[in-house]
Amino acid sequence: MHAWPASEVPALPGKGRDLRIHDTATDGLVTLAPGPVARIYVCGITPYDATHIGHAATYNAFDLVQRVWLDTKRQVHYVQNVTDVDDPLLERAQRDNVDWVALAEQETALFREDMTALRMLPPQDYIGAVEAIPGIVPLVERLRDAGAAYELEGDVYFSVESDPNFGKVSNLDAAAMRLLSAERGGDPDRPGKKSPLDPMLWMAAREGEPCWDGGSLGPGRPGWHIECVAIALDHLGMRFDIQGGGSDLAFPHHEMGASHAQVLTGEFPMATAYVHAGMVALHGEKMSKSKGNLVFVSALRRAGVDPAAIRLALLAHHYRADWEWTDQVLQEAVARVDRWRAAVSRPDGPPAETLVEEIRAALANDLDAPAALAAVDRWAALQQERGGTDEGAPGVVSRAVDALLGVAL
Ligand code: 5CA
Ligand code: ZN
Repeated sequence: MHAWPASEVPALPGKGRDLRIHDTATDGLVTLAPGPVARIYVCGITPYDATHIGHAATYNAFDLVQRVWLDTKRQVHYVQNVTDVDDPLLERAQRDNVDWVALAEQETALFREDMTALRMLPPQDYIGAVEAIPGIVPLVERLRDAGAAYELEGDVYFSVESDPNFGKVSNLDAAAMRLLSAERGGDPDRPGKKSPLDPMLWMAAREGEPCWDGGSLGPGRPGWHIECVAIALDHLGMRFDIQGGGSDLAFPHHEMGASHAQVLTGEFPMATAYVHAGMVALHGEKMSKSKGNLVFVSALRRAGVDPAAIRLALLAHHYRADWEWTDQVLQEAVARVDRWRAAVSRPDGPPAETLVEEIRAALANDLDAPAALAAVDRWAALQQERGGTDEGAPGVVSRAVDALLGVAL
């Protein structure tokens, strides 16, 4: 699939710091030391509805990761998937009596527009589940041939018992895993499974549903976790730097992915750091397509809200925090854009070198965007109160805000 156009990232004087970030698997901060090309896989959308603020907040976190790495003068290899065939997509298409392919294409197109408007840097490889199927089938066959997968009424399941490291990404107890499995696409109560947690790798063709050639697996469609493993291993290989997503992906999705990869390659973990963003809520509950309590990025844009303000509203919250979207959050962001724009619109101002270093230090410290915003706020307040004589300082600030925070002033 094609991704979306990249906004330009201005080069800044000097060099950024290495990223220290929270890893869910070890529940601690790790300082990453990527090679000249940093490698990141971020789980993409299931395109059955428009991009909401929760999605945007999660992609904002990983956009910051890229910007920090680019500022260390590394290249970034960024891979993202689109779950363009899965139960929720097929169910929504059926409910609304629309073609599932058309629905997925339409929502993916809208996602691209939203990401472009928000200045999120695009992945180099943007891969749909459907186009990944030829690579998924042989992996499932290998898991089966290794004794790590078994058949149940034509469907193929992964056996979590085959992985000695199972559980080490999310570190949850058995009861919590069972509960989350039921909530997040698993089927712990299906009779005949070796373990209730075992996830599906390949679903045999169902009446009235799309299916693909599965070689020795028979016609069907892929399970969710193996989709991301196949795409990640194909494009990034093992031991890439970050696998990212919202905190609702830690279990089962990233846990199962690490398990599949462990059995396939004998290595653990698949990613050096498992990074998870907090959940954005609306009216006290997690924003979710299934609940329908959503604020869409596209709806805000249509209502004339400046995408820079939407982005600043996201940046005002630490990526690991759970937070609530309110009108006030947006109003504060709109006011902040106005203040910052006024401050950089003059030809000179207070010195900006320290500010650039403050933004760099804040982001390198587990992506502390709120601290970065506070630093820019201080500079803007100084500019408004006293001004300054440093020629070109406002230009440096606006380039730093663009390069490191993705906000065009
Ligand atoms: N296609 C799969 C990943 S392979 C998927 O989870 N798609 S999704 O459309 O449901 O979510 C896309 C991303 O947005 C995921 O990283 C998910 O964790 C994140 N996300 C979903 N809802 C929220 C929310 N309310 N707040 C923050 N992030 C969210
Ligand atoms: Zn995924």
